[in-house]
Amino acid sequence: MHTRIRTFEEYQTAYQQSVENPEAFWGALAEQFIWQKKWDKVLDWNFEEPKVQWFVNGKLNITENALDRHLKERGNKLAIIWEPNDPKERFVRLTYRELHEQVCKAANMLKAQGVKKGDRVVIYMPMIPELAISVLACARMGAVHSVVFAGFSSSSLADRINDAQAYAVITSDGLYRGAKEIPVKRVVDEALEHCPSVKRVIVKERVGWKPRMMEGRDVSWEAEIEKADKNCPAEVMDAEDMLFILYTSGSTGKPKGVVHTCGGYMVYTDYTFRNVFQYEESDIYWCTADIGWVTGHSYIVYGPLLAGATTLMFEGVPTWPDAGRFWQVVDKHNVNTFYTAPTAIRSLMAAGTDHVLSYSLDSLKILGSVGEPINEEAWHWYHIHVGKEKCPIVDTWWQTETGGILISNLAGVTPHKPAHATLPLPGIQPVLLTAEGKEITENEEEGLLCMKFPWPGMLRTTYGDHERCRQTYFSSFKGLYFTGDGARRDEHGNYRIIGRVDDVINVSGHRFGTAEIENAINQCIHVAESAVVGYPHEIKGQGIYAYVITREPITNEENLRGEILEAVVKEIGKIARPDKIQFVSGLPKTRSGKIMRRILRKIAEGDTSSLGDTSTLLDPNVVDEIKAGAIH
Ligand code: 6R9
Repeated sequence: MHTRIRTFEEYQTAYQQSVENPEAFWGALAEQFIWQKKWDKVLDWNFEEPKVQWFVNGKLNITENALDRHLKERGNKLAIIWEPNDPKERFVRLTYRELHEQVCKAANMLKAQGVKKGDRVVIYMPMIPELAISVLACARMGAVHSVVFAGFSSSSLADRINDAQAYAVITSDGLYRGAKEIPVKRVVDEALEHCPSVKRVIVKERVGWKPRMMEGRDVSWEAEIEKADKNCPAEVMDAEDMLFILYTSGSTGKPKGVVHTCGGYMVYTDYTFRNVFQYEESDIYWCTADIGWVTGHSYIVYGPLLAGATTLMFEGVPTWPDAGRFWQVVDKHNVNTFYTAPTAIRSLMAAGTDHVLSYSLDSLKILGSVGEPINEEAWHWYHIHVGKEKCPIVDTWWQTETGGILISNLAGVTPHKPAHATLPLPGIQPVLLTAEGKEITENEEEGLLCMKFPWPGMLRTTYGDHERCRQTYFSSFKGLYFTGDGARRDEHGNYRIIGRVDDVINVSGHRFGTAEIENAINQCIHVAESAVVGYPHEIKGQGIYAYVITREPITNEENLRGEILEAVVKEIGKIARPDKIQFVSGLPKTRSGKIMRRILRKIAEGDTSSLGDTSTLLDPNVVDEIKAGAIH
């Protein structure tokens, strides 16, 4: 079994084998890892309950495979290069041996703080090496990590901590993001006023503030790590034990905790990393995501380290000190593979091509895109100015729930096509359906994207609520996993992802449920009701448009706008702030009281010519009023 596909023919063969005999295919790939006990059966599944188990009864530890396994041959190879926010600050390099030692120490530190196997540990930290170390330390000693992006508000953080019933939180005093300094520990303190399950907070110093430490609860990372032993045997985990929970937004309710398990996730992230990026032993690989999102989990930490690669972690932002920062880092560390999001590309494009042209970018071989559909203009800019027309671009489509990339070209092996994620990876069996559930076999017709067969990296459940997992992903179409995305297929089988077909908005590659933002807006005492939709935004992909009904006539519109923005920042975080707020006297509702979002979406898009049938509305006049007051 080849772990890396090198030609188009090999891709076709691998794909065929993976469909004809999935168990043989994934079983052979799993052989390369260290298993403390081999599995009895490769796969056990049904999509009705759903129940999905890979490598049944296999025992392993993912860190033994991501770290110990490499020590003999790659002990002195760089595992992590860390580039700080400020280019003037010194960068950090960790070899596999050093990373292994730090992870073992951190795992022992967690144990000393009373963390036990199976306990949930929430990690709320900046992009510093200790974030990756914390993730791996949890995996080492069998705790379940749940990383929360450090841009979320205290109230979002509290929701996640409570849902996971976390025992401990790992955080830092503060963080740097561009020119800003943000008091992270203070956000944690606020959250923890509402989180009785948390018994320990471990605080890493980053900014040098001396945060308030609560006696008996808060300890210093530096002081505790000092006492920790550097030997820590890898905890024996079942292949289906939880590895992590990662919260993500859906159409309804609060964000849900997507659960990934140890064995399948390991095999899948390793395989997809090697193949999509056509990884070579000496490559320097950089994914610009934050570890707070799934992309950071699978393609900064686990995938690259499982493959024995050198992974670059970047603390900063693309536009500070100037819009050349990414390219400066590429030249500084001789990055070969660069993986980023369309929103970053578009914002750098808007800043002008001079920045990118002042760097050589000679080291680049492969470029990647993830998080949202990449428009053709951004694709070409990336291809020409960053890749100098010599680097294949992998457009990788996947989701928090899928654990790893499902649809993508393999760099330089299968062809790229602007704005197309292209072909399914081996093991992935997509189908397109009509809303009625009929399979679409014609080319170029848009349909709902579903998966027919399980793959090792897929989610197993949503934490604490299996029924929600079934409802959300497995109940729309019998026997299928429904992605929530719409897509089209061309005559060569290439998929083009159109975007979400549900009430999820993708803002700069970050997912928000419209309901989640509406709930936040409705926290304002002057707000009676609101409806939120996405609209095309030049840089962010989608922007947030909020229609708001107030309780009493508005006296000061600007004040109220400010209050609404503040409420969203408080409930969710800055990243979910509406771009446009329109005050309206009513919303287009059906007689059964359902908001017709289709109409609101059209108006937000500025397309009012084809609003469709509005005769079923309770009050058709409201549409004219909304149209007249629309913000463009
Ligand atoms: C990995 C990640 C998932 C949603 C997904 C889709 C959109 C991601 C994409 C893409 C078009 C791509 N998406 N990659 N759309 N082309 N290459 O982003 O996970 O945060 O869960 O978002 O993002 O709509 O359903 P997540």
